[in-house]
Amino acid sequence: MSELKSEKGQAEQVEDLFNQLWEDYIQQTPSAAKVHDVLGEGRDIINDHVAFRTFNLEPVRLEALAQHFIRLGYKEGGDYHFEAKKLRAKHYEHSNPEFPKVFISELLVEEFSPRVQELINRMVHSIDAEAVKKPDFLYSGTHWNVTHAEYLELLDESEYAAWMSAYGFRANHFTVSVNHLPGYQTLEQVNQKLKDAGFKLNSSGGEIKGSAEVYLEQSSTMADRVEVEFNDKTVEIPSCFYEFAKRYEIQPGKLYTGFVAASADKIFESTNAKG
Ligand code: OOG
Ligand code: NI
Repeated sequence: MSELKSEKGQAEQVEDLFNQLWEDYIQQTPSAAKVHDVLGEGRDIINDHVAFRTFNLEPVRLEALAQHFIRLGYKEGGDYHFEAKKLRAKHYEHSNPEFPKVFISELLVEEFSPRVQELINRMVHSIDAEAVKKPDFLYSGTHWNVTHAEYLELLDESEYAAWMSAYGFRANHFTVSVNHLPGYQTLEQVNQKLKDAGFKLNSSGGEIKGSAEVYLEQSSTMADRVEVEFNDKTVEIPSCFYEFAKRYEIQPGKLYTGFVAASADKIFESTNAKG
């Protein structure tokens, strides 16, 4: 009895958290709501995963963010390394396959120039370590002030670092599960529908990343452009994007639940200024 009750409590907490993340995400990504209308035609959409970005510094390293999902019953899945972009990532999944998987990456700060390290250390130092332990930290945005010139200094070495300086902690993207999307059999069909509706897709490494052979195909829109208020001025820069994923069976009746590093490497580029 009591176990049943606590399970229900947990499911509700998971749903509440993703609802809050979604509300914050569509504020930054006006096109996401339009994508929902075009693909979902008013029906609910099941998300394959939601992605977060962070730095490998206390108190915000990947595992600290993951703790919020572990507490809700999520388990660690694969880990991934992106040498050129100087990132590592892990994914987490829940026993309920309708709950989105979670992909969390972190920037390997020590691999950058002293100046970039100084800027990032300054940003991270202004975070209250206690705030990180509260679930709303996951959609708390920035905890620092940067100038547009500092954003450009970061951009010069890492698009990811620059994105973090402007947007901070929030869902970087949601991902439509094409397997659960009524009316579509293939990712090509989804991409065509989006292009016909005027969306710009990320074509780095081809519009479709991955294949049935690696059990996962992915595509994404290029990030929206929104106005961000820096310390000194307001400038339009890329914000968040929407991703689409189709998974294949790794054994009869069981879809692959991991990620594919070579594909993820290209998906990261959806927040680049040039597509
Ligand atoms: C994450 C990029 C990787 C995936 O599904 O492989 C990714 C990011 O841009 O933060 O989302
Ligand atoms: Ni993704």
